[in-house]
Order: sequence, then C-alpha cells, then structure tokens
Amino acid sequence: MNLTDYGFLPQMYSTDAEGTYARVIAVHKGHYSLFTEYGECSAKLKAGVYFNNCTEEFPTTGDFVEIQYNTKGESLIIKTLKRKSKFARNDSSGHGIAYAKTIKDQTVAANFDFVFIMQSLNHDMNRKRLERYLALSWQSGALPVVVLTKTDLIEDYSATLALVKQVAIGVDVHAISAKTGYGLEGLADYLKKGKTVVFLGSSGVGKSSLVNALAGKVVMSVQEIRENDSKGRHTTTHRQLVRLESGVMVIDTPGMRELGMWNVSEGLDESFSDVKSFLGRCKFSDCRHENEPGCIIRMEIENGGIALERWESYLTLKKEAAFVDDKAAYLREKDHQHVTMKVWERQKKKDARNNNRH
Ligand SMILES: Nc1nc2c(ncn2[C@@H]2O[C@H](COP(=O)(O)OP(=O)(O)OP(=O)(O)O)[C@@H](O)[C@H]2O)c(=O)[nH]1
Ligand SMILES: [Mg+2]
Repeated sequence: MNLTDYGFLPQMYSTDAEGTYARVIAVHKGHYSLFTEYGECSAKLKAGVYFNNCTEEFPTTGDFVEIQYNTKGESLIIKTLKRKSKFARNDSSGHGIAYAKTIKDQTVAANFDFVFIMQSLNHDMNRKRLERYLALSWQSGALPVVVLTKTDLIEDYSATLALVKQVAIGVDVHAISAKTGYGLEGLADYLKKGKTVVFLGSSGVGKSSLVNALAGKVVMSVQEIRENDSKGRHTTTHRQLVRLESGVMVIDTPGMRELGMWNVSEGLDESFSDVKSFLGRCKFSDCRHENEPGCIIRMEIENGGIALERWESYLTLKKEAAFVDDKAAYLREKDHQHVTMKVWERQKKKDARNNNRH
C-alpha cells in the first residue's frame, strides 16, 4: 500500500521537499501516528519548526505532513501541508505571530471530503445543534451530509426527517441503522476509494458503530449509553483516521462537548441560505432588523417567509462568530440584541391582545 491509497494526490508533491510524505492517522499526547510509504510509524514535531514562536501549524488527524523518516526510532515531522478542508476552533488569519502560537493547535481534523453530521433519532435529535453542525461543516470546506441513526429504535420518524430536511437546506439527509444495516447502501456515493469522511455528533449517537458496520468488523470500540439519562460515555477519546478495505478513509471523532464557540462566520452563508436571501433588501442598508421602517426581515417573519426560530438561530450563531473575533464587541451586541428582541416580543403580545379585544 502506498500514500495515494491514503488520499495523497500527485499535486501535493513539491520539488523542494526536504523529506518524505505521510498522513496523520492519530494525534496522541506528544506524538503522532502516521501512515508513510514504509507503513505506519510514530513521529514527533521538529522543535525548530513548530515551537519557539514558529508559525508552522500543528498537524492534526487527516493532515498530510513532510517528515524525516527514521528507520530506528521516532520520525520527525518538519512541515504541515496546506489543507483542503479543516475544522478549526479559531482562525489564525489576521493575527500576529505571538498570538498564532497559542491558537495554532486548534485544528481538530483536516483534509476530508464529506462531513457526516450524525444525530440519533431516538434521543439526540436537536434542531439547534444541527444548525450549529451545519454551519461548522460548511465552514470547513467539505460537503455536509446529515445521517440520522438508530432507525431500528423508532417506528415512525417521518416528522423528524421532515424537520431535518427543512433545516438542512441543500444537504442530503439519510436515515440509517448500524445495527440492522438499514440505509447503509444510500451512503455509497460518499464512501469512495481515496475519499475521506469525518463523523461528527454527540457521544452515543453511533459514530463508531457506523465505522464498524461499514468495515464489516470491529475497528473502533463501542459502549452502551448510560441508562439513566441516555447520554453517551465518551467512548472514543481521540480522533482517528481509519482506512476501510473499500479504500475510503473515515475520521471517527469523540462526541464534541465544546461545539459552542467555533468560528462559523463563513459557514453561515450556506447553512442559512433561506435567511440570507432576504438580507440586504431592507429599505435602509444599515438596517438592524429591529424596528426600522421598511425592514424586510421583520416583514417576512410576520408573514411566515422566515421562521422566527431560524432567525433567532442565525442571530445566535452570528453573534458567536463575532465573539471569536472580538469578545468585548460581542458582549455589547448580545446585550443590545437581547433587549430589543424582548421589546419586540412584548410589543407583539400586546398587539395580539389588542387585536383579540377588537
Ligand atoms: N439500536 C441501535 N443501537 C445503536 C445503533 N448504533 C449504535 N448503537 C448503540 O449506541 C451506543 C453508542 O454507540 P457508539 O458507536 O459507541 O457511539 P459514538 O457516537 O461512537 O460515541 P462516542 O465514542 O462516545 O462519541 C452503543 O450501545 C451502540 O450499540 C443502531 O443503529 N441501533
Ligand atoms: Mg465512538
């Protein structure tokens, strides 16, 4: 097997490369598991390249790296190749070198083609979380796909499916069961040789179970969810890239607890295309969509053109994206938005009461 079997493309070769190439299959404390032309090996970062105020980005699972291969011991990683997609908690662009040092290890998966956003039909389905995942996935540069799991536990999930399709605009939605194999053939389009798919979702939704079902054997460990509150047990503890016999690569991730404060500013355009299509059409170009005359957004919310909860989700995620850039500005804005939303809601209730009286 060679590195092209792990997704390496000829255009990634550089004539001035100082070493050989590898793909990161897992990140551990202090060292990395890599796949190389010579098979799997362990490696660490070259200090003079990655530390001491150097700006080279720390590698993450899925990254292609340049290494000095060592036949006798740990190899040395000397360069992180440019990523085609990534999940990043923050974006280092625009920040100085000193700051970059503290945030350059914030990328948690890289170089994937598809993101499977996984929620379980029996317990985990949550619209707001789905919106967050969708924005994050669009932002990553890969294509999101929604995978609803555990169909075998639910008799009729048609209402959930309809809701998800409403939120996941322009995104394929699949319902599957890793237990019975239901719906797995519908995923074939994404599971092609040389492609990489990353699985995202809360603990216990069945990410590792799906990896095993696709592999046809146990490659990831799976644990019963907790009986008292149906929560997962955070069984998968680090991100791992697994190559299946079909040639597709899967990055299984631990259920992410801290999905809140990720930079999703660019992903919002795609995931909220329904809301976005009305933006910029108000009478005033600097309309804040509060009480201004000629506000198209408010008008569409009144008329049902935009669902109020979609608008609120959009505002929430937009504010969080702003937070990533500027904490202070975020707090001021949050206060202001909160107050005006409350005033607006109170006014609506008052109007409704008045209307009922007449
Ligand atoms: N009935 C049923 N149970 C499933 C299915 N898929 C997964 N499970 C069960 O759900 C529980 C959690 O599955 P995992 O695959 O460990 O979940 P995970 O998303 O990898 O969880 P973390 O690694 O903690 O993030 C296990 O008890 C699985 O057997 C399914 O399709 N049907
Ligand atoms: Mg798991």
